[in-house]
Amino acid sequence: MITETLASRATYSLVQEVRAGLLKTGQKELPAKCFYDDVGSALFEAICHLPEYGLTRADERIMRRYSEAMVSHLAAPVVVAELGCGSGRKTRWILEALSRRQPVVYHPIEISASALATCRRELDDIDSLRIAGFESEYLDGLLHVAAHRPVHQHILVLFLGSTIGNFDRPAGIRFLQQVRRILRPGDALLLGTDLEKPVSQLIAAYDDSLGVTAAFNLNVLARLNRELDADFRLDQFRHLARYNYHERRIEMHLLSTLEQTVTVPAAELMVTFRAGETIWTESSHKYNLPEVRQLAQQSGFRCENQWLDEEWPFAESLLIAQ
Ligand code: AVJ
Repeated sequence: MITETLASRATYSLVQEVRAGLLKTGQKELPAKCFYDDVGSALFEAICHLPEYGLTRADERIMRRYSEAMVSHLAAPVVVAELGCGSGRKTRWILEALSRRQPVVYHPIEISASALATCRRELDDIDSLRIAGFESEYLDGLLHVAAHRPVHQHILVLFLGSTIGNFDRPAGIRFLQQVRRILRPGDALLLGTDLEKPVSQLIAAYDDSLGVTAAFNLNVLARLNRELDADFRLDQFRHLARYNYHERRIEMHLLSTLEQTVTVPAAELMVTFRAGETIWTESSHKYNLPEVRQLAQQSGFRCENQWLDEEWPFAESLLIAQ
């Protein structure tokens, strides 16, 4: 009920990300976090409603159906920290289940101010819930939560929606290890992972017929035009989604349809593209259940339970810090 935003803590520097990514000598890149300005966050919300993109709805079904079971595994009292809250819709169910036991403090940690505001509006009506958001990167926010927790309190970290899929597999392990180092034994991590499924289904999910995902992808260039005064011609780049069988991930790229030079004044950059050259903007790794259990083990957790959606293969795994 009581909501507040704690001081915005060092979010990433767009200029630095753009310089590092576009000056790469081999494959040019822009990291996925650059998608989420206000327009990008709104487009991602729209993606979650597309018939082809079943991921978010599957996650929400699991959260709604099993939140009581999830809570029954957790020692009270807990403070909840969510890494990337998005709209907050799928988080409602576990917060309600927890707050039926006792008052709960919920810390959404988000780099997108607009997502943080949407999430607060979405969850504002839950009784005996205090929302205190962080506009920051995940580990910065989590460090702050951990440093201020009362001694007797456990932390429940929510990392839903298969956001971990943006990391390649070794970086995913390293990230979970960093999360683990901030936690204490007995603290919990609820980890959402999109599971392997037919490639045709995945391609449709990341290259939808309405072109919303294409707009989401191209928006990163529009954002650089808006914020860094760049001169990307959006009609000279094309959205590309392909499945990498070896890495078991969807890769999204922006393909330059002709040879061109682009300037990004605020980043003091001039970049040349060959015809057919791409900027790699996102990876979405797909997992299987034993692999998630192994991932848990490699990062200092044990896997307490896994819940699945039947309609769209997706898993929520409850990991307990060892
Ligand atoms: C928010 C990272 C889970 O990878 O499926 C959706 C983002 N990109 N459509 C995903 C996304 C294109 C999404 N994650």
